[in-house]
Amino acid sequence: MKRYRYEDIENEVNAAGLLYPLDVLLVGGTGAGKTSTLNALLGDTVARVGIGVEPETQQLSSYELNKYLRFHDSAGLGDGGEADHRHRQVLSEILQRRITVGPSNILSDNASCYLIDLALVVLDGGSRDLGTALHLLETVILKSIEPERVAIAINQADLAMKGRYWSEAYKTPEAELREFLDEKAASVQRRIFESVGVEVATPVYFSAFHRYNLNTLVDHIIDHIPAERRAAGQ
Ligand SMILES: Nc1nc2c(ncn2[C@@H]2O[C@H](COP(=O)(O)OP(=O)(O)OP(=O)(O)O)[C@@H](O)[C@H]2O)c(=O)[nH]1
Ligand SMILES: [Mg+2]
Repeated sequence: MKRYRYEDIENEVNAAGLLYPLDVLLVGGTGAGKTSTLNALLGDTVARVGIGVEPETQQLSSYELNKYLRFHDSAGLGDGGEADHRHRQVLSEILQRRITVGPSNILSDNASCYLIDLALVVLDGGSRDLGTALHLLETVILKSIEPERVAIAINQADLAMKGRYWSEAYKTPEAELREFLDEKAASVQRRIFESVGVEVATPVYFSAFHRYNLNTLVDHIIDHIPAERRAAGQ
């Protein structure tokens, strides 16, 4: 996926005068498939980039897809208890982490902005339970980042109907499953609005494992490229 719509991404980023690479944080329940999604997007070209120097901060795993897009893999939430509490704190900290734009940068104004440009929430399409993700959105993500910067994606599309109507031969959903997934996407959007009061773009669905609809996933990310940096003030 390294070169997919590369020029479009380049043009959008340059036209908006954004800092690049754009930084996308993957969040979601444990086992939703964040790491698998990254592996599917990056293929064999994983470039691991260590960032974050504060010793008290849990290190993020960061990977560049290309010059313009960088992904950050976070630990999943969902097991409850103390570890979850810690994960929430880490996610908040990441979403509020700042970078300072130095003089050598194209912007050269010493402005401070946030590291993460947008959050990609990965949901487990095989599960009916949205509770963890909704709670995470409400209590952590939307507390730190504007709703326009939150993209929702449903992974494991192949398992949405417990594996039924998934074509193993073609690695695509059959009509019944596609219809089910369209309805699921609409209902996720509705439920987010009902419980958090925020209108997000209709979620896309894909399968990291089967490399299904990865283009659509990247299209979704491109649709969320912000018009401005997340300025953090001085
Ligand atoms: N069938 C199917 N399995 C998938 C898909 N995506 C991920 N999986 C499987 O789901 C399991 C969990 O995937 P991970 O990528 O480790 O999930 P994660 O969100 O990174 O989980 P944490 O790191 O614990 O937060 C693995 O066994 C994957 O192989 C998919 O699209 N379809
Ligand atoms: Mg993972």
